[in-house]
Amino acid sequence: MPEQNQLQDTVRKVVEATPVIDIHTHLFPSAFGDLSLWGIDQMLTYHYLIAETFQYPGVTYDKFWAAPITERADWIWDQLFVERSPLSEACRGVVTTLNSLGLDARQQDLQSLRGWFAEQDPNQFVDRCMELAGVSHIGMTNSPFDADERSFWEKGVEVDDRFIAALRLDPLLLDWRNASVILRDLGYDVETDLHMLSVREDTVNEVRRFLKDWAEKINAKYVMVSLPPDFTYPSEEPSSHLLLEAVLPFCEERDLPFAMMMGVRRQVNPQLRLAGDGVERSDLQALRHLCDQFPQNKFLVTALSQENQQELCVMARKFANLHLFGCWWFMNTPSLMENMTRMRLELLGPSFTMQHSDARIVDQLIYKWKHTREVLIKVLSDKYADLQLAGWTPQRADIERDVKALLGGSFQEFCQAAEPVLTEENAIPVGARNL
Ligand code: FIX
Ligand code: ZN
Repeated sequence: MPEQNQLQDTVRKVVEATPVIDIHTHLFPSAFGDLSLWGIDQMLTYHYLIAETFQYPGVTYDKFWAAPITERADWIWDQLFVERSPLSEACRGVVTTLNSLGLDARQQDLQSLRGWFAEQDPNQFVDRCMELAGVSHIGMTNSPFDADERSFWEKGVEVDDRFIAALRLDPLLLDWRNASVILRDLGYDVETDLHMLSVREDTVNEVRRFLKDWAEKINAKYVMVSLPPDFTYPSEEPSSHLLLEAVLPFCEERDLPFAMMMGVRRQVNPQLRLAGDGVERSDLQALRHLCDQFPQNKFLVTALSQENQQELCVMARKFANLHLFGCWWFMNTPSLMENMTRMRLELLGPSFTMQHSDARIVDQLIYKWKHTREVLIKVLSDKYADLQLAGWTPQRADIERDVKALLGGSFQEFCQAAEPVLTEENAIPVGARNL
Protein backbone atom coordinates (compact mmCIF):
# COMPACT_ATOMS: atom_id res chain seq x y z
CA MET A 1 0.00 0.00 0.00
CA PRO A 2 2.68 2.62 0.87
CA GLU A 3 4.35 1.83 -2.45
CA GLN A 4 1.05 2.45 -4.22
CA ASN A 5 0.56 5.78 -2.45
CA GLN A 6 4.08 6.79 -3.38
CA LEU A 7 3.43 5.89 -6.99
CA GLN A 8 0.24 7.92 -7.05
CA ASP A 9 2.05 10.82 -5.43
CA THR A 10 4.76 10.74 -8.12
CA VAL A 11 2.16 10.55 -10.88
CA ARG A 12 0.35 13.56 -9.37
CA LYS A 13 3.53 15.60 -9.10
CA VAL A 14 4.60 14.79 -12.65
CA VAL A 15 1.17 15.42 -14.21
CA GLU A 16 0.84 18.71 -12.35
CA ALA A 17 4.31 19.88 -13.39
CA THR A 18 4.22 18.90 -17.06
CA PRO A 19 3.47 21.79 -19.44
CA VAL A 20 0.75 21.24 -22.00
CA ILE A 21 0.66 21.95 -25.71
CA ASP A 22 -3.05 22.67 -26.13
CA ILE A 23 -3.43 21.68 -29.76
CA HIS A 24 -6.95 22.96 -30.43
CA THR A 25 -8.71 25.98 -28.96
CA HIS A 26 -10.68 28.91 -30.30
CA LEU A 27 -8.48 31.44 -28.48
CA PHE A 28 -6.66 34.40 -29.99
CA PRO A 29 -3.79 36.46 -28.62
CA SER A 30 -4.71 39.95 -27.45
CA ALA A 31 -3.40 41.48 -30.70
CA PHE A 32 -6.66 40.22 -32.23
CA GLY A 33 -8.65 42.75 -30.19
CA ASP A 34 -12.26 41.78 -29.55
CA LEU A 35 -11.68 38.28 -30.91
CA SER A 36 -9.67 37.55 -27.76
CA LEU A 37 -12.31 36.71 -25.15
CA TRP A 38 -11.92 36.68 -21.37
CA GLY A 39 -13.74 37.59 -18.15
CA ILE A 40 -16.77 36.59 -16.14
CA ASP A 41 -19.49 37.63 -18.62
CA GLN A 42 -17.78 35.74 -21.45
CA MET A 43 -17.35 32.72 -19.22
CA LEU A 44 -20.99 32.70 -18.16
CA THR A 45 -22.25 33.10 -21.71
CA TYR A 46 -20.11 30.19 -23.01
CA HIS A 47 -22.30 28.24 -25.42
CA TYR A 48 -22.13 25.11 -23.23
CA LEU A 49 -23.87 27.11 -20.45
CA ILE A 50 -26.37 28.74 -22.81
CA ALA A 51 -27.60 25.28 -23.88
CA GLU A 52 -27.90 24.23 -20.23
CA THR A 53 -29.83 27.35 -19.26
CA PHE A 54 -32.45 26.82 -21.95
CA GLN A 55 -33.37 23.49 -20.38
CA TYR A 56 -35.32 25.55 -17.85
CA PRO A 57 -38.32 27.75 -18.59
CA GLY A 58 -37.72 31.47 -18.28
CA VAL A 59 -36.48 33.74 -20.98
CA THR A 60 -37.40 33.29 -24.67
CA TYR A 61 -34.73 32.85 -27.36
CA ASP A 62 -35.58 36.19 -28.93
CA LYS A 63 -35.37 38.07 -25.65
CA PHE A 64 -32.12 36.33 -24.73
CA TRP A 65 -30.35 37.13 -28.01
CA ALA A 66 -31.62 40.72 -28.01
CA ALA A 67 -30.22 41.36 -24.52
CA PRO A 68 -26.73 42.76 -23.83
CA ILE A 69 -24.11 40.26 -22.67
CA THR A 70 -24.32 41.31 -19.00
CA GLU A 71 -28.06 40.63 -18.91
CA ARG A 72 -27.57 37.22 -20.56
CA ALA A 73 -24.89 36.43 -18.00
CA ASP A 74 -27.28 37.49 -15.19
CA TRP A 75 -29.92 35.03 -16.42
CA ILE A 76 -27.43 32.20 -16.72
CA TRP A 77 -25.95 32.91 -13.30
CA ASP A 78 -29.42 32.95 -11.76
CA GLN A 79 -30.60 29.71 -13.41
CA LEU A 80 -27.45 27.65 -13.04
CA PHE A 81 -25.67 29.01 -9.97
CA VAL A 82 -28.41 30.54 -7.78
CA GLU A 83 -31.55 28.47 -8.45
CA ARG A 84 -29.59 25.20 -8.60
CA SER A 85 -26.20 23.77 -7.68
CA PRO A 86 -23.64 24.13 -10.50
CA LEU A 87 -23.24 20.37 -10.92
CA SER A 88 -22.61 20.10 -14.65
CA GLU A 89 -19.04 19.99 -15.95
CA ALA A 90 -19.29 23.41 -17.60
CA CYS A 91 -20.75 24.96 -14.42
CA ARG A 92 -18.14 23.33 -12.20
CA GLY A 93 -15.60 24.76 -14.61
CA VAL A 94 -16.64 28.30 -13.75
CA VAL A 95 -16.30 27.50 -10.03
CA THR A 96 -12.86 25.92 -10.50
CA THR A 97 -11.67 28.87 -12.57
CA LEU A 98 -12.89 31.48 -10.11
CA ASN A 99 -11.42 29.54 -7.24
CA SER A 100 -8.01 29.26 -8.92
CA LEU A 101 -8.06 33.02 -9.46
CA GLY A 102 -8.65 33.50 -5.73
CA LEU A 103 -12.38 34.25 -6.08
CA ASP A 104 -15.23 32.53 -4.30
CA ALA A 105 -18.30 31.92 -6.45
CA ARG A 106 -20.45 31.46 -3.33
CA GLN A 107 -19.41 34.56 -1.48
CA GLN A 108 -19.24 37.02 -4.27
CA ASP A 109 -22.21 38.21 -6.23
CA LEU A 110 -21.90 38.79 -9.93
CA GLN A 111 -21.39 42.52 -9.50
CA SER A 112 -18.35 42.11 -7.28
CA LEU A 113 -16.90 39.44 -9.59
CA ARG A 114 -17.29 41.86 -12.48
CA GLY A 115 -15.47 44.47 -10.44
CA TRP A 116 -12.50 42.15 -9.94
CA PHE A 117 -12.25 41.31 -13.65
CA ALA A 118 -12.53 44.98 -14.64
CA GLU A 119 -9.30 45.66 -12.74
CA GLN A 120 -7.26 43.06 -14.66
CA ASP A 121 -4.86 43.94 -17.45
CA PRO A 122 -5.83 41.82 -20.51
CA ASN A 123 -2.24 40.97 -21.51
CA GLN A 124 -1.15 39.97 -18.06
CA PHE A 125 -4.37 38.04 -17.63
CA VAL A 126 -3.50 35.71 -20.54
CA ASP A 127 -0.11 35.04 -18.92
CA ARG A 128 -1.74 34.33 -15.59
CA CYS A 129 -4.28 31.91 -17.07
CA MET A 130 -1.58 30.06 -19.04
CA GLU A 131 0.54 29.84 -15.94
CA LEU A 132 -2.29 28.57 -13.73
CA ALA A 133 -3.29 26.07 -16.42
CA GLY A 134 0.31 24.97 -17.06
CA VAL A 135 -0.12 25.59 -20.80
CA SER A 136 2.98 26.43 -22.83
CA HIS A 137 1.41 26.68 -26.30
CA ILE A 138 -2.09 27.36 -27.57
CA GLY A 139 -3.39 26.02 -30.88
CA MET A 140 -5.72 28.50 -32.55
CA THR A 141 -8.49 27.92 -35.10
CA ASN A 142 -7.84 30.28 -38.01
CA SER A 143 -10.39 30.77 -40.73
CA PRO A 144 -9.69 32.90 -43.81
CA PHE A 145 -13.45 32.63 -44.42
CA ASP A 146 -14.15 34.74 -41.34
CA ALA A 147 -14.06 38.38 -42.44
CA ASP A 148 -13.30 39.73 -38.94
CA GLU A 149 -10.36 37.42 -38.41
CA ARG A 150 -9.15 37.79 -41.98
CA SER A 151 -8.77 41.55 -41.60
CA PHE A 152 -6.24 41.06 -38.77
CA TRP A 153 -4.09 38.75 -40.90
CA GLU A 154 -4.35 41.05 -43.88
CA LYS A 155 -3.11 43.94 -41.73
CA GLY A 156 -0.09 41.79 -40.80
CA VAL A 157 -0.97 41.21 -37.15
CA GLU A 158 1.98 40.24 -34.91
CA VAL A 159 1.24 36.88 -33.30
CA ASP A 160 2.47 36.02 -29.82
CA ASP A 161 4.74 33.03 -30.47
CA ARG A 162 3.05 30.93 -27.80
CA PHE A 163 0.08 30.73 -30.18
CA ILE A 164 0.13 28.13 -32.98
CA ALA A 165 -1.96 28.63 -36.12
CA ALA A 166 -4.20 26.02 -37.75
CA LEU A 167 -5.84 26.65 -41.11
CA ARG A 168 -9.55 25.90 -40.76
CA LEU A 169 -11.37 24.88 -43.94
CA ASP A 170 -14.99 24.00 -43.05
CA PRO A 171 -16.64 26.27 -45.65
CA LEU A 172 -14.25 25.09 -48.38
CA LEU A 173 -15.00 21.42 -47.85
CA LEU A 174 -18.59 21.53 -46.61
CA ASP A 175 -20.14 24.51 -48.36
CA TRP A 176 -18.27 24.88 -51.61
CA ARG A 177 -21.11 26.92 -53.22
CA ASN A 178 -20.62 29.82 -50.77
CA ALA A 179 -16.90 29.25 -50.29
CA SER A 180 -16.30 29.57 -54.03
CA VAL A 181 -17.95 33.01 -53.96
CA ILE A 182 -15.65 34.11 -51.12
CA LEU A 183 -12.60 32.74 -52.94
CA ARG A 184 -13.53 34.70 -56.06
CA ASP A 185 -13.92 37.85 -53.91
CA LEU A 186 -10.45 37.19 -52.57
CA GLY A 187 -9.03 37.05 -56.09
CA TYR A 188 -8.95 33.31 -56.83
CA ASP A 189 -10.38 32.31 -60.19
CA VAL A 190 -12.54 29.32 -59.19
CA GLU A 191 -15.69 27.77 -60.66
CA THR A 192 -18.55 26.69 -58.44
CA ASP A 193 -19.41 23.66 -60.56
CA LEU A 194 -16.75 21.00 -60.09
CA HIS A 195 -18.28 18.24 -62.21
CA MET A 196 -16.32 18.78 -65.43
CA LEU A 197 -12.74 17.60 -65.13
CA SER A 198 -11.42 20.15 -67.64
CA VAL A 199 -12.89 23.07 -65.64
CA ARG A 200 -11.96 21.52 -62.33
CA GLU A 201 -8.26 21.41 -63.06
CA ASP A 202 -7.96 25.19 -63.15
CA THR A 203 -10.14 25.57 -60.08
CA VAL A 204 -8.08 23.02 -58.17
CA ASN A 205 -4.91 24.93 -59.01
CA GLU A 206 -6.49 28.11 -57.71
CA VAL A 207 -7.61 26.38 -54.51
CA ARG A 208 -4.05 25.17 -54.01
CA ARG A 209 -2.81 28.72 -54.50
CA PHE A 210 -5.30 29.89 -51.87
CA LEU A 211 -4.11 27.17 -49.45
CA LYS A 212 -0.49 28.08 -50.01
CA ASP A 213 -1.10 31.81 -49.55
CA TRP A 214 -3.03 31.37 -46.33
CA ALA A 215 -0.92 28.61 -44.81
CA GLU A 216 2.09 30.89 -45.32
CA LYS A 217 0.37 34.06 -44.16
CA ILE A 218 -0.71 32.53 -40.85
CA ASN A 219 2.23 30.10 -40.54
CA ALA A 220 -0.16 27.15 -40.17
CA LYS A 221 1.12 24.08 -38.34
CA TYR A 222 -1.78 21.97 -39.55
CA VAL A 223 -4.92 22.18 -41.67
CA MET A 224 -8.30 21.27 -40.19
CA VAL A 225 -11.98 20.64 -40.71
CA SER A 226 -14.96 19.50 -38.63
CA LEU A 227 -17.19 16.96 -40.32
CA PRO A 228 -20.84 15.94 -40.07
CA PRO A 229 -21.68 12.32 -39.15
CA ASP A 230 -22.73 11.52 -42.72
CA PHE A 231 -19.46 12.65 -44.28
CA THR A 232 -18.38 10.07 -46.84
CA TYR A 233 -15.27 9.58 -48.86
CA PRO A 234 -14.97 8.86 -51.76
CA SER A 235 -18.09 10.51 -53.15
CA GLU A 236 -19.19 12.80 -55.95
CA GLU A 237 -19.48 15.73 -53.52
CA PRO A 238 -17.16 18.75 -53.91
CA SER A 239 -15.57 17.73 -50.58
CA SER A 240 -14.17 14.54 -52.15
CA HIS A 241 -12.84 16.29 -55.25
CA LEU A 242 -11.28 19.06 -53.19
CA LEU A 243 -9.72 16.67 -50.68
CA LEU A 244 -8.33 14.35 -53.32
CA GLU A 245 -7.11 16.97 -55.76
CA ALA A 246 -6.26 20.03 -53.68
CA VAL A 247 -6.20 19.76 -49.87
CA LEU A 248 -4.44 16.44 -49.32
CA PRO A 249 -1.82 16.89 -52.06
CA PHE A 250 -1.13 20.37 -50.63
CA CYS A 251 -0.78 18.96 -47.09
CA GLU A 252 1.53 16.21 -48.32
CA GLU A 253 3.71 18.64 -50.24
CA ARG A 254 4.06 20.90 -47.19
CA ASP A 255 4.15 18.04 -44.69
CA LEU A 256 1.20 19.54 -42.82
CA PRO A 257 -1.07 17.18 -40.89
CA PHE A 258 -4.76 17.28 -41.79
CA ALA A 259 -7.04 17.32 -38.73
CA MET A 260 -10.57 15.96 -38.91
CA MET A 261 -13.04 16.49 -36.09
CA MET A 262 -15.76 13.98 -36.85
CA GLY A 263 -19.40 13.67 -35.84
CA VAL A 264 -20.86 17.13 -35.28
CA ARG A 265 -24.42 17.66 -36.50
CA ARG A 266 -24.55 21.43 -36.87
CA GLN A 267 -27.64 23.43 -35.90
CA VAL A 268 -29.87 20.73 -34.45
CA ASN A 269 -31.62 23.68 -32.80
CA PRO A 270 -30.82 26.88 -34.72
CA GLN A 271 -32.56 29.00 -32.07
CA LEU A 272 -29.62 28.26 -29.82
CA ARG A 273 -27.17 29.59 -32.43
CA LEU A 274 -23.59 28.48 -31.54
CA ALA A 275 -25.06 26.38 -28.71
CA GLY A 276 -27.36 24.54 -31.12
CA ASP A 277 -24.99 21.86 -32.47
CA GLY A 278 -25.43 18.16 -31.66
CA VAL A 279 -23.61 14.86 -31.96
CA GLU A 280 -24.18 11.71 -34.01
CA ARG A 281 -22.10 8.65 -34.69
CA SER A 282 -19.85 8.94 -37.75
CA ASP A 283 -19.23 6.38 -40.42
CA LEU A 284 -15.50 5.84 -39.95
CA GLN A 285 -15.15 4.03 -43.26
CA ALA A 286 -14.45 7.42 -44.82
CA LEU A 287 -11.47 7.78 -42.51
CA ARG A 288 -10.28 4.26 -43.31
CA HIS A 289 -10.33 5.06 -47.04
CA LEU A 290 -8.41 8.29 -46.49
CA CYS A 291 -5.71 6.76 -44.27
CA ASP A 292 -5.32 3.92 -46.72
CA GLN A 293 -5.38 5.95 -49.92
CA PHE A 294 -3.08 8.71 -48.65
CA PRO A 295 -0.27 6.91 -46.75
CA GLN A 296 2.00 9.93 -47.13
CA ASN A 297 -0.50 12.25 -45.46
CA LYS A 298 -0.78 12.61 -41.69
CA PHE A 299 -4.26 12.60 -40.16
CA LEU A 300 -5.06 14.06 -36.75
CA VAL A 301 -8.48 12.81 -35.68
CA THR A 302 -10.98 13.19 -32.87
CA ALA A 303 -14.58 11.94 -32.78
CA LEU A 304 -17.49 13.49 -30.96
CA SER A 305 -19.59 10.40 -30.44
CA GLN A 306 -18.86 7.98 -27.62
CA GLU A 307 -19.92 5.14 -29.94
CA ASN A 308 -17.03 5.87 -32.32
CA GLN A 309 -14.21 5.77 -29.81
CA GLN A 310 -13.27 2.08 -29.76
CA GLU A 311 -13.42 1.75 -33.54
CA LEU A 312 -11.21 4.82 -33.82
CA CYS A 313 -8.61 3.36 -31.45
CA VAL A 314 -8.47 0.16 -33.45
CA MET A 315 -8.06 2.17 -36.64
CA ALA A 316 -5.14 4.08 -35.11
CA ARG A 317 -3.46 0.71 -34.47
CA LYS A 318 -3.76 -0.11 -38.17
CA PHE A 319 -2.61 3.18 -39.68
CA ALA A 320 0.63 4.83 -38.64
CA ASN A 321 -0.50 8.01 -40.37
CA LEU A 322 -3.41 8.41 -37.95
CA HIS A 323 -2.95 10.23 -34.65
CA LEU A 324 -5.82 10.51 -32.17
CA PHE A 325 -6.31 13.63 -30.12
CA GLY A 326 -8.55 15.08 -27.46
CA CYS A 327 -11.83 14.27 -25.78
CA TRP A 328 -13.84 16.68 -27.85
CA TRP A 329 -16.67 18.85 -26.48
CA PHE A 330 -19.43 16.42 -25.33
CA MET A 331 -16.69 13.87 -24.60
CA ASN A 332 -14.91 16.41 -22.38
CA THR A 333 -16.73 15.34 -19.24
CA PRO A 334 -14.85 13.53 -16.49
CA SER A 335 -16.63 10.16 -16.66
CA LEU A 336 -16.33 9.86 -20.46
CA MET A 337 -12.82 11.28 -20.50
CA GLU A 338 -11.73 8.74 -17.93
CA ASN A 339 -13.12 5.76 -19.85
CA MET A 340 -11.79 7.04 -23.12
CA THR A 341 -8.30 7.67 -21.75
CA ARG A 342 -8.17 4.22 -20.15
CA MET A 343 -9.25 2.59 -23.39
CA ARG A 344 -6.80 4.60 -25.49
CA LEU A 345 -3.92 3.73 -23.18
CA GLU A 346 -4.91 0.08 -23.18
CA LEU A 347 -5.11 -0.07 -26.97
CA LEU A 348 -2.47 2.45 -28.02
CA GLY A 349 -0.04 3.08 -25.18
CA PRO A 350 1.03 6.72 -24.89
CA SER A 351 1.02 7.42 -28.64
CA PHE A 352 -1.99 9.77 -28.66
CA THR A 353 -2.73 13.31 -27.46
CA MET A 354 -4.91 12.92 -24.43
CA GLN A 355 -6.73 16.21 -24.56
CA HIS A 356 -7.20 19.59 -26.19
CA SER A 357 -9.17 22.22 -24.30
CA ASP A 358 -11.32 23.73 -27.07
CA ALA A 359 -11.35 26.83 -24.85
CA ARG A 360 -13.08 29.86 -26.32
CA ILE A 361 -12.45 32.14 -23.36
CA VAL A 362 -8.92 32.34 -22.03
CA ASP A 363 -9.99 31.83 -18.39
CA GLN A 364 -11.33 28.39 -19.36
CA LEU A 365 -7.81 27.09 -19.86
CA ILE A 366 -7.61 26.94 -16.08
CA TYR A 367 -10.52 24.59 -15.44
CA LYS A 368 -10.26 22.54 -18.60
CA TRP A 369 -6.68 21.59 -17.79
CA LYS A 370 -7.18 21.25 -14.05
CA HIS A 371 -10.05 18.82 -14.58
CA THR A 372 -8.14 16.96 -17.31
CA ARG A 373 -5.08 16.58 -15.10
CA GLU A 374 -7.25 15.09 -12.32
CA VAL A 375 -8.52 12.44 -14.72
CA LEU A 376 -5.04 11.71 -16.03
CA ILE A 377 -3.66 11.29 -12.51
CA LYS A 378 -6.38 8.79 -11.69
CA VAL A 379 -6.04 6.76 -14.87
CA LEU A 380 -2.24 6.72 -14.97
CA SER A 381 -1.97 5.83 -11.28
CA ASP A 382 -4.13 2.77 -11.93
CA LYS A 383 -2.24 1.81 -15.07
CA TYR A 384 1.18 2.08 -13.42
CA ALA A 385 -0.11 0.14 -10.40
CA ASP A 386 -1.25 -2.62 -12.77
CA LEU A 387 2.18 -2.60 -14.39
CA GLN A 388 3.86 -2.83 -11.02
CA LEU A 389 1.73 -5.85 -10.17
CA ALA A 390 2.71 -7.38 -13.48
CA GLY A 391 6.40 -7.04 -12.52
CA TRP A 392 7.56 -3.73 -14.05
CA THR A 393 8.24 -0.93 -11.60
CA PRO A 394 7.78 2.49 -13.18
CA GLN A 395 10.55 5.01 -12.52
CA ARG A 396 9.93 8.73 -12.26
CA ALA A 397 11.73 9.32 -15.58
CA ASP A 398 9.38 6.84 -17.30
CA ILE A 399 6.37 8.66 -15.92
CA GLU A 400 7.76 12.03 -16.99
CA ARG A 401 8.37 10.77 -20.51
CA ASP A 402 4.89 9.25 -20.84
CA VAL A 403 3.05 12.27 -19.44
CA LYS A 404 4.98 14.59 -21.72
CA ALA A 405 3.96 12.43 -24.67
CA LEU A 406 0.29 12.45 -23.68
CA LEU A 407 0.19 16.22 -23.14
CA GLY A 408 1.63 17.26 -26.49
CA GLY A 409 4.90 15.36 -27.04
CA SER A 410 3.31 12.62 -29.17
CA PHE A 411 1.63 15.29 -31.28
CA GLN A 412 4.99 16.98 -31.88
CA GLU A 413 6.63 13.68 -32.72
CA PHE A 414 3.84 12.82 -35.15
CA CYS A 415 4.05 16.21 -36.85
CA GLN A 416 7.81 16.03 -37.19
CA ALA A 417 8.18 12.41 -38.29
CA ALA A 418 9.41 12.27 -41.88
CA GLU A 419 7.72 8.90 -42.30
CA PRO A 420 4.67 8.02 -40.20
CA VAL A 421 5.82 6.23 -37.04
CA LEU A 422 5.63 2.42 -37.24
CA THR A 423 2.80 0.65 -35.46
CA GLU A 424 2.79 -2.95 -34.35
CA GLU A 425 0.71 -3.90 -37.38
CA ASN A 426 2.45 -2.09 -40.20
CA ALA A 427 5.84 -3.23 -38.89
CA ILE A 428 5.05 -6.70 -40.27
CA PRO A 429 7.14 -7.24 -43.46
CA VAL A 430 4.90 -6.91 -46.51
CA GLY A 431 5.64 -10.45 -47.70
CA ALA A 432 4.49 -11.87 -44.36
CA ARG A 433 1.07 -10.20 -44.48
CA ASN A 434 -0.58 -12.97 -46.50
CA LEU A 435 0.71 -15.81 -44.37
O1 FIX B 1 -15.82 22.72 -34.53
C1 FIX B 1 -15.17 22.98 -33.50
O2 FIX B 1 -13.99 23.31 -33.50
C2 FIX B 1 -15.94 22.87 -32.20
O3 FIX B 1 -15.02 22.65 -31.18
C3 FIX B 1 -16.77 24.10 -31.97
O4 FIX B 1 -17.51 24.34 -33.11
C4 FIX B 1 -17.69 24.01 -30.77
O5 FIX B 1 -18.60 25.08 -30.85
C5 FIX B 1 -16.97 24.05 -29.47
O6 FIX B 1 -16.68 25.11 -28.98
C6 FIX B 1 -16.69 22.84 -28.79
O7 FIX B 1 -16.07 22.81 -27.74
ZN1 ZN C 1 -13.23 23.51 -31.55
